[in-house]
Amino acid sequence: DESPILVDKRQGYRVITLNRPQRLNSFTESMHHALKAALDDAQADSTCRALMITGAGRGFCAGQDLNDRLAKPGETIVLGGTLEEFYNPLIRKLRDLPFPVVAAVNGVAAGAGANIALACDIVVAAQSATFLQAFSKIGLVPDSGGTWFLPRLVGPARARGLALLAEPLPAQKAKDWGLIWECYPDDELIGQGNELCERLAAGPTYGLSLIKRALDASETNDLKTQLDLERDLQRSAGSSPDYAEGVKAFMEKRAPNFTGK
Ligand code: T3D
Repeated sequence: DESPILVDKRQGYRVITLNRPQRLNSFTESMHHALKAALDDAQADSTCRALMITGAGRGFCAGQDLNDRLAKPGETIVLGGTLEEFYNPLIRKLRDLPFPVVAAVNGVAAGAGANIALACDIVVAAQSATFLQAFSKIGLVPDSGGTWFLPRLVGPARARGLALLAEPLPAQKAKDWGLIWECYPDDELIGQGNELCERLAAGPTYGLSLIKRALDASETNDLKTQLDLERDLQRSAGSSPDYAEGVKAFMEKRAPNFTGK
């Protein structure tokens, strides 16, 4: 299939595959447009309660396609514009989607590709995958949230090493450092990703979306503000049908049947 983005609609969730394997799924404008459309479409579908993002072929994503980054004589390429138009809205969108997003990192995740994975709610990786802040190799600054995610996930010393040295971080070490959730043998990755999505899609989606909001806000809130926010979000969660079902199921010693509302 030639489409740069493939969408597989499953029961309760969707799998989005970045599909430019010959270029390690690096981003072109048309791939950005296709991904945005796929994410908008998933959000508009009330039966979609989780999402998996993975890559076709041997890579997850090598960030920006550098083929169109060699300026011709007399031409100026303004990179900030690409961030403003595509990458930044993409990162915000992944954080703001009202259901969990799983990145199933099947191979190398480099440049913006690494940080798009880190923007997802749960990152799982194949043992052979690597995470590479490739930017400094070509004179750029980690973008797509890299300078925000890295110190928060692995601490300032490791964040600086990763960003300044641009060495590939193998998946197992990424897990040991707390950069990602789990690392699986290569042939188990997609099965595990599907299992996670099935589990999340059967969860109390509205409550899960509030958890995403609370954790994002905690990155900048002080404790007092965060306690107030938890109170407010708990009020919302507490008036949801899924909360009522959760308590009822607990009392009846059975598995809850959440509707996502
Ligand atoms: O608007 C803006 O530009 C600002 C936004 C910036 C966001 C960014 O993401 S900047 C960072 C861009 N990405 C990179 O710098 C990574 C470049 N790629 C690599 O360093 C290596 O390819 C990898 C470490 C990811 C993988 O290495 P390896 O040895 O496994 O594979 P390879 O042979 O290098 O790549 C396979 C093919 O994919 C190859 O093509 P070929 O020779 O078989 O025809 C290679 O050129 C192509 N490819 C890989 N990454 C990119 C790419 N082609 C275009 N753009 C890429 N980013």
